[in-house]
Amino acid sequence: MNSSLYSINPTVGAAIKSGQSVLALESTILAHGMPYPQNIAFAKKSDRLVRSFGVIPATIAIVSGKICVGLDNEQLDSVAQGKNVQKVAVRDLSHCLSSGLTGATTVSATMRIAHAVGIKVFSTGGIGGVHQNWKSTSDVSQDLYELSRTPLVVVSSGAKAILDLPKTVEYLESLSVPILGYKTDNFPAFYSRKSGVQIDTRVDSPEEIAQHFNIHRSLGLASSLLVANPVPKTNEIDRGTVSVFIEKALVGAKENHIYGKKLTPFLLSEIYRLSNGNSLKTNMALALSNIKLGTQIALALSLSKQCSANANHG
Ligand code: PSU
Ligand code: MN
Repeated sequence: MNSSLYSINPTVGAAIKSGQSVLALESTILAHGMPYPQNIAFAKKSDRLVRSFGVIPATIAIVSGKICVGLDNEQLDSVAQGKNVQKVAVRDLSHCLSSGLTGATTVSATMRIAHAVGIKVFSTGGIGGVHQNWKSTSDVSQDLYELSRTPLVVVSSGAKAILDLPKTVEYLESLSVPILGYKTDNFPAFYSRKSGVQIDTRVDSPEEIAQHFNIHRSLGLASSLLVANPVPKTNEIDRGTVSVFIEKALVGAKENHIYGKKLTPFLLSEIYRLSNGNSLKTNMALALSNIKLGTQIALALSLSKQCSANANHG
């Protein structure tokens, strides 16, 4: 790791060093997935939730050409309300750093950075995946490739409903990424609890997930475990209602020639508008639920490490 590229928050750095549990969080969801100032309120709420379990939150972003792991208020402001904040996936990292720009990291870039600094668990809202018009555009998110080559536990509510979910699940299998349904055997569809796509592995506790990860790593496997945690029942928007918004948003994207990295933020903001803001409430609720589960997994992992260390010395 080239430490001159990084600015690691002292509390986060000390926690990683001492083996205390740390949870990575992404910043694209803040800068490009939620409006200001709700995004700041959400970030603060997430922070408090993680700390209330005795775990240290580490939001990852790039501020003026430095990789920041754990943001102070000023850094959070520059990402959440700054002008010209880049959307930074893995392939955009070197450009953002060498140009001294400020950028919000997507799932793929956040994963790469979290792993580089020694964090094991990362919670997000929904991963990117295979887009609905993939046949004509070849639009497949870098998130899927990163999940195949960087070993973390990634907690999400499945992939965003705007995607082709059956193809996304199929692609994850091709890339050897295990999907663990948390108390479900159906891949969640972000705003809704079920997509109708079956998944093979169901887990029912954070401890079970920690055990899975330990075995996965002892086998030397380099992929992540994707934990699929459905949105809480009370915040669910049913598939039928969401599909109408998605159809309209997709037509809007086509008419306005929106593609590439602008597509996901455009679709999310259209769904926000069409649902009269309801989608944002659901987005926040599912992200907080993933943060809570990620926190519990991070604790379970630290505990399992302590147990095996004690067993080895005993
Ligand atoms: N899920 C959300 N809001 C978001 C995203 C996901 O609820 O803003 C972001 C994530 O950062 C994800 C990115 O990595 O969208 C995927 O973008 P793309 O489809 O361009 O790969
Ligand atoms: Mn894309």
